[in-house]
Amino acid sequence: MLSENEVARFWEDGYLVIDDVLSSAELQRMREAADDPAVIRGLKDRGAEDRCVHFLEITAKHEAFRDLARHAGIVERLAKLIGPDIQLQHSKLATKPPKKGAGAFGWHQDFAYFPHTNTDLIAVMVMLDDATPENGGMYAVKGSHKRGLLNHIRDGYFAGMCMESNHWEDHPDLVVPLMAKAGGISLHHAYTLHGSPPNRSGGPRRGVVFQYRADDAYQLADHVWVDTGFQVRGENRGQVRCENMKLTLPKFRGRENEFGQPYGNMYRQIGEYAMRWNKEAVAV
Ligand SMILES: O=C(O)CCC(=O)C(=O)O
Repeated sequence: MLSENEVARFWEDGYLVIDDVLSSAELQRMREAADDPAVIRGLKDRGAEDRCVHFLEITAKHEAFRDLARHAGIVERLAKLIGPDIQLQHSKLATKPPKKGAGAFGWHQDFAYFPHTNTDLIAVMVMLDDATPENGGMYAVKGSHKRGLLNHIRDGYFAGMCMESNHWEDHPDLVVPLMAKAGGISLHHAYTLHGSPPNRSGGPRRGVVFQYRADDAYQLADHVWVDTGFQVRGENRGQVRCENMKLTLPKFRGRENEFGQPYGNMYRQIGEYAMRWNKEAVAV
């Protein structure tokens, strides 16, 4: 499903954009799921009418999104990049409301939020609306995944964005759009610097984001969500692969776990629902 050329481009550039991954019937099903009253209520409760909302654990909110996480057009492509055994790390519906000017994201590397023992993590955004520069589509810094983990710490705490602006300000020629059409996907490596401008279009921008990890990447910080560890392809082999790297764990201000540690609850690795779903042997 990914040509050798696409595989090489991904490892060279740190991203890919692929249109027409979903059929029109599948796209319609995802749009209906996004319009499901329970999903709309969840978004509303989180203030999505006025601001950008990342509605996490979205695979647990509607079965269509759980099916999408295991869509062959996604996981078969990923298998060419991070191997046959793949888990979900988190899922979300990423909305930017029609209200003009809502929802900018600063430049960041996903790995800074949830470091693992190796870097075989890839985010996939499945567009429910065409991503455009006007509606807050994502941009990436080409090749930035080769720069290792950059500093995301301010005043001793995790800042949620990269503190080294020279990586994009000095290289505007490397800033590239990751704009897929509705039904298409973008993929980016967990070290790829990316961000997005506010939505100025007057229309919605909805995308489903899945963060995937190789089965042998063991989480070192941040949350275990209910769908973390959902085996979307292959098997859980109980093996951990460690890359030689020194990491600063993200210290979340005011978000200590039950042991008073500010690094999340990752010691469990597998979320409550994923545990159940994996037992149902739903993996491909
Ligand atoms: O929703 C967006 O435009 C940005 C999403 C993003 O950067 C992320 O999920 O890491």
